[in-house]
Amino acid sequence: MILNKEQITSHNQSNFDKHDQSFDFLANNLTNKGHDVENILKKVGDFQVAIPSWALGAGGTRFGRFSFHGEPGTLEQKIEDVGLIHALTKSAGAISLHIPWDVPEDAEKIKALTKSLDLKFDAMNSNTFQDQPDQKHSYKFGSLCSTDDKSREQAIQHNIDVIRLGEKLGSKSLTVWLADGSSFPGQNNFQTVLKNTQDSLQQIYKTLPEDWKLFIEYKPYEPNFYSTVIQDWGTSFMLANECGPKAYTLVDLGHHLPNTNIEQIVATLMMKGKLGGFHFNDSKYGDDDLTVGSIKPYSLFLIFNELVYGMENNPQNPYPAWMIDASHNIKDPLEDLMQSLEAIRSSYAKALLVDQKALREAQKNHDVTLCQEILQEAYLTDVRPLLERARVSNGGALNPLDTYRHLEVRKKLVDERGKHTMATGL
Ligand SMILES: [Mn+2]
Repeated sequence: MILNKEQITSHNQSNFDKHDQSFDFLANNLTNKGHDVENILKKVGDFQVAIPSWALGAGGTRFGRFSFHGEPGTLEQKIEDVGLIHALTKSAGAISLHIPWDVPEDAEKIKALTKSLDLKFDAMNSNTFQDQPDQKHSYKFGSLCSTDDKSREQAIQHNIDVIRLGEKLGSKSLTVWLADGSSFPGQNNFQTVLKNTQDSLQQIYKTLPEDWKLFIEYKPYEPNFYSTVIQDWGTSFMLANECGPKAYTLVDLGHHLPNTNIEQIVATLMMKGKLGGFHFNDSKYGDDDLTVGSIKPYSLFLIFNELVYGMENNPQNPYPAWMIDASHNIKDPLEDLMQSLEAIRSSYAKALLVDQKALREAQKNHDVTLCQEILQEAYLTDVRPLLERARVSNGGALNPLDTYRHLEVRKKLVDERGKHTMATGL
């Protein structure tokens, strides 16, 4: 299913009066405070976030999976779903593939489809955290860290194969997330598995094309519950440094122990020029993969405040790769992704409103009260009219969720694909 621009713009018409009023009110206020509204609109409108190919079906938990009707049954349909989200929001201009769940049969055909929907290929994701039916050696006791040479070599080769596939599609980066670790004390020798992981990553790194990046993700626990080999940003940062200048740390919001100061991690990595990628989601307790901004929107704003500061002040850090990494087992996945995109752009827009000059001055004067006021002044601004204007200027929907429901997209997807299709993934 493909949405045409006319369907979207004609639904926009009915809501323009209300939008114009609220936008003018906000734009006047911001201009009076010294903000360059046109510049903010441009930045917000340009901000694109990749959708992972595994987020388009209903996610499951270890207790089960409730299918969502009209799920994409093929890679083509997954790309079409991202195309739908992008047509409505104009903020999801890329797809991130998971291999082997989404190996294209015909790379050229897939590339053409993606291009026709105005999408790019973001980072490729390798998978050595589960065994595939045709696989020779098991990852049960680890992959890149394995003390079994055959499993380790197989995992290295898989990552190299993913890079080669990504080259065909026009991707420019590989994300490695490892489930490697141990569930019981004594199961692994910490130094041996770390050394093996470092050697394996270096071998993969050596095969990276010149213009590619390697992103190394970390996570403190799960699926292993005693130790994870790449447990925190420090370990990832160290491994990236051991690999070389094209290797970076990737921060996934859900991959931290409760109450970790993620914004400080962002600031540290950007100062060192090593924040390569970012995975958005939200959580209450652990790696819950909930809708972005649904639980801790102020934390997300504080993280964006550091990202904006880093993007403006750290030329040593490349522009990060943005991706949503969430999994939703009860909502319509497309609606959920649109809510996440809105939360991301909203936090970004609010962070752009932080008066950096006044904040520096207040910090210099040790005016702690004023520092807090400056941040909250930006955070408490209702930026929705800005997001609407940025979207409409790029040909998207004034209100993506409302338009999606008005055009009965899910019903049409069910009519087209049936009730029982199931997206590949977990
Ligand atoms: Mn992730």
